[in-house]
Amino acid sequence: MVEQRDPAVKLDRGFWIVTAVLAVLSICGIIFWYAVPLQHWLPESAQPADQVDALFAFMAATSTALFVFVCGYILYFSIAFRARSTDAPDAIGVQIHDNHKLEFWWALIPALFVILLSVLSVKIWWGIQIAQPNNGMVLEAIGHQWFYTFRYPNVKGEVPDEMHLALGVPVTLHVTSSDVIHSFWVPTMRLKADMVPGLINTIRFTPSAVGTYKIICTEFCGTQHGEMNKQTVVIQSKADFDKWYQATQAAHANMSDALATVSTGAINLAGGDAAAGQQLFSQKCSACHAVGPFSQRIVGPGLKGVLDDPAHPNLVDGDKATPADVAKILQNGFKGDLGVMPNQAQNGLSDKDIANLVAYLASLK
Ligand code: HEC
Ligand SMILES: [Cu+2]
Repeated sequence: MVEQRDPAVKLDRGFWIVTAVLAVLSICGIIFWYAVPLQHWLPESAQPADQVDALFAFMAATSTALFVFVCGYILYFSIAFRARSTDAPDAIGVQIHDNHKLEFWWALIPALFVILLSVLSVKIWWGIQIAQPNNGMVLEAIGHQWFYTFRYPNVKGEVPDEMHLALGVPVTLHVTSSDVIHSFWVPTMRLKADMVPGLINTIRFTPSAVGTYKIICTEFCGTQHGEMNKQTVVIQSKADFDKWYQATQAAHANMSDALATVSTGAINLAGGDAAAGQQLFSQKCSACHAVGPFSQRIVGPGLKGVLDDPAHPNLVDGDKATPADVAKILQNGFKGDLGVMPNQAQNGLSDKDIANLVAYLASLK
């Protein structure tokens, strides 16, 4: 058995030149991540966002340096220690075992690094999940197929479409779902929480910039999942928010507080606006209903001519197709052979919305 040469001898000038080049490349990579203004591409709209961005920059910079060294050395060594035509056909490379010094450092340095990353991450996570802000506002966001609704203290029922927040007022947000798993993601806040039926997840943040920001569902939740990027968070000055809050309180004064209850009594259909109904339809109904013949099903049947179809004189609940009966289905929902038609609260409809929708459906001959 031949004595192996000390492998260190192989670390010649070429190795040190390559090391110097990789060090320069790594430093360029690190500078790149600290010079890129992340907020320029994706603005920050809530308080933990700056900490999340700082953590991201740190992770990106250190991984870039690591990546450059790992890939650089792989390339360099595979060239420097390649088999040469002068080598014996059965020659093998230098065999290295049990270099305790090397093993010690390559275990210790990554371990310390991972611990450092954990400490930095847990610090931010603590603020988002656990720390209790003073003088905060407590809200709820509920995922539905395929939209979000929001509940505010002392506002009856659910608020559709937009989640209004006041600049600088800390928010404790409880999120959940009424049907399947959705996700509540506001990229500009750098925050995301799963909306799971039967479970309440809580996140905490402080709105930090006035503006309108997208909410996106990132959990595949059914055929219209892609539609769940239309709603927004609206961050307003405290004064504007208070105005909106009072107006919403007044507008919801007659709604019910319970999640899935419906307004009682017949809905007044006079003055329904077909144009407003058409807009609502594209937001709230077109996921399940085509504007086509009864047989053209998406989830529910096609609704063209629902009030005037000789081939289909009765509604799915067996009642005659009259505006009042269509309104009743919109109000109470209906569960039949075709599936489940959500009720008024689940669809996030006011009585006026129902009048507008019925006017629109009546206009589809
Ligand atoms: C989650 C899917 C879904 C959504 C959203 C939905 N519907 Fe339905 N709808 C259904 C289903 C399913 C039925 C049929 C129920 C059955 O008969 O089993 C139905 C039935 C109906 C009917 C009765 C049709 C008939 O011919 O008898 C009307 C009218 C109707 N929906 C209107 C609407 C309107 C207006 C909206 C928007 C506010 C809406 N639906 C939203 C699923 C949905
Ligand atoms: Cu969803």
